[in-house]
Amino acid sequence: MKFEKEEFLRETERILEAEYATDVTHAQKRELYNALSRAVMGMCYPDWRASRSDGRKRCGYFSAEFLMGRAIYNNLLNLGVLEDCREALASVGRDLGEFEEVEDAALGNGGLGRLAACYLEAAASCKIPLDGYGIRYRYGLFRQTFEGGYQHEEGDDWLKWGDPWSVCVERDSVIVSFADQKVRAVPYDMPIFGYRNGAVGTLRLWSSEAVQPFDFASFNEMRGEIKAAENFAATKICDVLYPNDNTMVGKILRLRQQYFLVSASLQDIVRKEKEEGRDLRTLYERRCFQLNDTHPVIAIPELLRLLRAEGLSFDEAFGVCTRVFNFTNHTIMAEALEKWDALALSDLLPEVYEQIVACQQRLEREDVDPQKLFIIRDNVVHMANLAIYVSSKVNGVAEIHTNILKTETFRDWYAQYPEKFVNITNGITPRRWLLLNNPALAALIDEKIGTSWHTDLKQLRKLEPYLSDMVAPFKAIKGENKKKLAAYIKEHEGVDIPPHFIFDVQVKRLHEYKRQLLNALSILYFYFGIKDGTIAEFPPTAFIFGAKAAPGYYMAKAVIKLINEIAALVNGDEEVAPYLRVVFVQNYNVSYAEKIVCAADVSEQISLAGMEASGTGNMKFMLNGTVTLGTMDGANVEICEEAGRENNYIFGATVEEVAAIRRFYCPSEMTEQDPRLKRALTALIDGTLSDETGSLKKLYESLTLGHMPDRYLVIYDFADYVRVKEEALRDFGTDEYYLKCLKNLAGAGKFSADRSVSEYAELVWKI
Ligand code: 26Q
Repeated sequence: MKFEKEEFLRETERILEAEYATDVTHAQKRELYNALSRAVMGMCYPDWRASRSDGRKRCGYFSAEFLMGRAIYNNLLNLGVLEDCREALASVGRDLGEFEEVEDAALGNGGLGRLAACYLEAAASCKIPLDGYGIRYRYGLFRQTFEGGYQHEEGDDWLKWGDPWSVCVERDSVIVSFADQKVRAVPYDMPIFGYRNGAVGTLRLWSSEAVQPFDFASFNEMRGEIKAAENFAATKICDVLYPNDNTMVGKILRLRQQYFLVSASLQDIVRKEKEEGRDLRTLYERRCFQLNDTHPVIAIPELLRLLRAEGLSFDEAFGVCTRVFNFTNHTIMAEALEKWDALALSDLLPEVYEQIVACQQRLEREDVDPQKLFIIRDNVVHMANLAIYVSSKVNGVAEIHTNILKTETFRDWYAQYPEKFVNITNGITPRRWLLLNNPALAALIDEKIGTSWHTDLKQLRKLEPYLSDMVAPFKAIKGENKKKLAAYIKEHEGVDIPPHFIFDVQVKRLHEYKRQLLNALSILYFYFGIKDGTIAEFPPTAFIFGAKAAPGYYMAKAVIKLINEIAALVNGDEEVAPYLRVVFVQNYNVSYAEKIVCAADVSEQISLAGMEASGTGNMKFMLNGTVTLGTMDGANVEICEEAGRENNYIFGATVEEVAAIRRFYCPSEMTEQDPRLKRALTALIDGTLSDETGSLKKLYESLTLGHMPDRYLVIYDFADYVRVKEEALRDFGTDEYYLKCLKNLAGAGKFSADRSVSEYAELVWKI
């Protein structure tokens, strides 16, 4: 794209005049934002058009979630015009920073949705033809505030400032039919700019509308109520993102969303194939599809249905499906593996259900043990099994995770079809997660090894000879980032965090398996230890949390309350003020993450081993030069391989140990033997912390009572956690500590999303 400051300003001015009858000096922020974004969009159309029709095989990334974050800065960065735009605006007295108020596009919950966003950007940057297909939720993930320490949820009106980075493509709309309802699916396309390479990918998000636009003639004939009801039911489908992460809710509306997404996408693709005069029997030569977890797996029977409607036999259609579909699993949590009631599914989508039955019958003909391999059993449809049976490749998202899939979760499937299973370790885009969020550190790296690492992250290894020289400037950069974060937290949360404190950070969705509770208990232990003098010389530390809890997840919400109560106790105590600070930031999202990740000293990745499929936050911290305090879980294992275990702080039961421990585990016995832990735990129930609703008591009971107390071994891992955590905090500040940080940075190359998408392209998509 050619960028000329004058032309860009002229175009922005023109749009401001035409659309808002104003000019650059008088425009409101959102007017300027829309005009500027549209001006940039206009300059990119030629590249976008060229990238779409290059005749190569393309992959469709089907995902219920795309957690894109704020588009404007990333787009300008990738187009190579971020600084030009900043200067152009400054020359007319405006500030690019004004757009920090634009809402994130939070059409995702957490890891899975953010991964999809990183992969789109990386694919464009690697010129891999990948298109995202998703849902244009009217409301994304809820906005979170705290009231009295409890989480409150508000609707996320992400379109409030407009959506200048999308274009509506009415002519590509299709009709999606359910047994009881027909709706129109209208696509909105968002360009995905490759990093300074002219490539532009597409994210196509479908919006649901009434089949016929609101019709005043029939309204006058008193059929208006019917129309209005139809309109209401149609818009309901993509009203809101389900706010669950790693847990399944069996709501029929969710199934409607899933079918809406895949049916619209596949109809669109099949129609284009036909328009181009292609034989659908060879679809796999031109297309493939990546199923992002089970949520879009209903695409398999839908494509079977569509192909059969085009005259293919079941066997022909099945053959095509086995060559176009691939499936990524993101979780081994039993409660997240999607299953649907067969009756409910066949009521809503009878023809689609027929295809699932046909798959089950085909599986039975293959002479496999029906106790072990099944798609439908006891009137339940197992979506992961359907995905594995039909897909060409099935992948886990980190080595340890793929091994667990092979040996446990999908053991019987692996025994039957070993060639299907591959590992592709997750990655993150270094553009958003270093160049954009930490420009000073990026500049320091450029100074040492040049800029080729922007698109070839393995080059970071070349930093190794310079690490000692980098300690001083790295410290200074981190110090500045910490100051900025402290100011932001002061403004938004009202909590003072002295920038010279250690910033110990745990940010991610709230889930019991991620064990924010373990972190919280350690803080209680530090607090009491400092108070009663058993801990002398505690290094001043701020414990920073950020996390949203699914609105229906009682225990997760109880942990938020607990940490907010601990924050009130600790921050209100003058005696510990020189040593301790606790803050739970509100509404943690992609934009908040960008500010936090570059300012952290310790990255807490403390899930129970075997539970976190990969984690990607861990990679973001590593790339910004942060040591991990973590368990041998998910990608932490590979982080240690790349950066050296001795440069991180590893503790806790290993995945091999967990099963054995659980067999004879008695948490109350362990608590009795550890007075420090006992003191911390007792604070949950002895009135130290206020517990208006009794939820802290319930938390306490989840660790101590019931048929499976302390499912996630918080008590078991407590002593080792505290030991290693104290070691990390003691080491902080020395040159050796900063060398460890920098060795993590130098070893982060493997975790580029460029490497991940290239592996998909080669091993899975065959592009
Ligand atoms: C399913 C059915 C009904 C409602 C909700 C869901 C649902 C929604 C979201 C189930 C699971 C999810 C999200 C899972 C997820 O984010 N998994 C994470 O994926 C990351 C990317 O691979 C990994 O790094 C994380 O370890 C994993 O937890």
